[in-house]
Amino acid sequence: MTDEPILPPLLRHPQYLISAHNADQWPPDHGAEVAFAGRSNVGKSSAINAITNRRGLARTSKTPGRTQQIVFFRLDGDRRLVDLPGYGYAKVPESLRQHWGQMIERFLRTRLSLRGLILLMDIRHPVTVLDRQMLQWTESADLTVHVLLTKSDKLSRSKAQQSLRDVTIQLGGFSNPISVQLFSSVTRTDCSTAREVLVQWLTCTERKMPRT
Ligand SMILES: Nc1nc2c(ncn2[C@@H]2O[C@H](COP(=O)(O)OP(=O)(O)O)[C@@H](O)[C@H]2O)c(=O)[nH]1
Ligand SMILES: [Mg+2]
Repeated sequence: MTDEPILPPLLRHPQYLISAHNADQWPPDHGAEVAFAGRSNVGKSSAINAITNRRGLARTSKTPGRTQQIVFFRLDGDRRLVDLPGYGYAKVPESLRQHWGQMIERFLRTRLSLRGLILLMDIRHPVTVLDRQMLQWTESADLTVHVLLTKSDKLSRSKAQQSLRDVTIQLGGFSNPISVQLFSSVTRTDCSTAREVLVQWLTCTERKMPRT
């Protein structure tokens, strides 16, 4: 379903905050954050722009591997969206890939303001090995996940629905809460559902941290 951009007030005034290469550049860990993750070129930046209805907020690119930093956007005083570096881009040197793996894992495990992860998967190639690795990190961090099966405009309605059912079953084995929806930044399919999830998470007062 394509919807009119009726934006919840919380999503109306997003502002670019900082691109962090190292953890000491992360904004103070207060308030509430939701992070976006997924393979390089899956459409994370496009999704952030569609969800906030801001064309140029997050930089999109036809060239994979462009966002190599953790990018923070402020929504209001203490609430933020976070664009994590895309994974799975073959041309990134091994050392940088390891740096990013460690950085993302640390972010997911230790960030107190993190309320949940929006994980994007290309509906035509969902649940890759690296997506599973990501989901295992969220499982051990006891983090809630909402999956956007994006680029759903590339499939027929019935194929997209079939993929939604398949992926929901495939992700059923994880112990942390995982929900799945169809998404398209081009047709804005179910953008309103993604917005509702964001607002609900960002309104939660605290994160339940794993005991280990
Ligand atoms: N057809 C289609 N293309 C998309 C969609 N989302 C992103 N793209 C395209 O995919 C490419 C990568 O998008 P980008 O948002 O930069 O991906 P990121 O690397 O994950 O941030 C760009 O060429 C986008 O125009 C979508 O929902 N449908
Ligand atoms: Mg990007």
